[in-house]
Amino acid sequence: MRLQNEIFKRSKHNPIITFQDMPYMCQAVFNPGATLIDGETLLLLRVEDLEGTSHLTVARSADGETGWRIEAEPLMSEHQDAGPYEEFGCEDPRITYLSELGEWLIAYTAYSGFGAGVALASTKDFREVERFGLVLAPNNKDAAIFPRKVKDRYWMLHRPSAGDIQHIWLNQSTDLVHWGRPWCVIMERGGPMWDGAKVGASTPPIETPEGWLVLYHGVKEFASGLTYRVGAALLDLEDPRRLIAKLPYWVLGPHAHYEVAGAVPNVVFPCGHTQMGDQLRLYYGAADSCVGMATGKVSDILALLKDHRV
Ligand code: BMA
Repeated sequence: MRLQNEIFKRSKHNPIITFQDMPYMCQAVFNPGATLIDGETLLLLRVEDLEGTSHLTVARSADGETGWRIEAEPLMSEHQDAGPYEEFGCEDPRITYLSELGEWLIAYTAYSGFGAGVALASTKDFREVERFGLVLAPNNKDAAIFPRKVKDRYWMLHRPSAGDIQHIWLNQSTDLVHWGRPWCVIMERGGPMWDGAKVGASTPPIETPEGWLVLYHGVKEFASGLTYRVGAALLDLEDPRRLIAKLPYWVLGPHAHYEVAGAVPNVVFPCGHTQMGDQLRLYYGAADSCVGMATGKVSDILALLKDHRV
């Protein structure tokens, strides 16, 4: 299915993973991070257990759509290496391959009675992880690391909450542990806008000749509740603090039955993508219940963004 106003086309296999596909009991599987490894697609699934907390479990598929092989044990669940800050679990992983390190970085939400904070971990193989612990204190989430250094520094998108104000910010780091120099790049727009109530990064930024393509979620508050959709913006390649372009409308929103009904209705929430040339695959949580995939072309999004320079 592809809607007229949307650039992404849903997989005919959607939802590609549901809780019934899991090798153990759980209540929901959603919001996966994604990467390519050994010629396969790897998803890091957020799995909500029967008590209500989340952990992260690896799934692999040769074609990225079908035949998922899902690990019987989580890769990451609450761990003391992160102090008491994961007591309520690990959520919404964004995976970035850093070729200069030969490692993947996993930015995820560490959730506890302290609130939701940004935690990082690294892995060489998705069999073992090294935890960095919290790198940004609560309340902060939706963190995603850029795939290479810019100006000799690592960069990370994140979304602090200042009361009701929830914009997307950038931080910089020289060692991946200490992050500073906050700079706001994409703002919630307020009022009745599709991204009026809050915004937050979706998948890690994608390098294009025109700039860093940032896909992000925008939230609108209806009388019936919140609706989560996906928008697109471009940041300057050499100075990601500079917003170059932003679409005023969304490129993917909840319409399919598994997106409008579920634990949290009207949610599409991508945390991961894979890219093969111009072809982009978005892996997203649908209604906080299952996993969907949608494909789009980077060049099509860039063409739209050309008309919306800021
Ligand atoms: C956000 C996050 C996501 C979730 C979304 C919709 O705030 O908590 O994990 O998918 O809300 O419920």
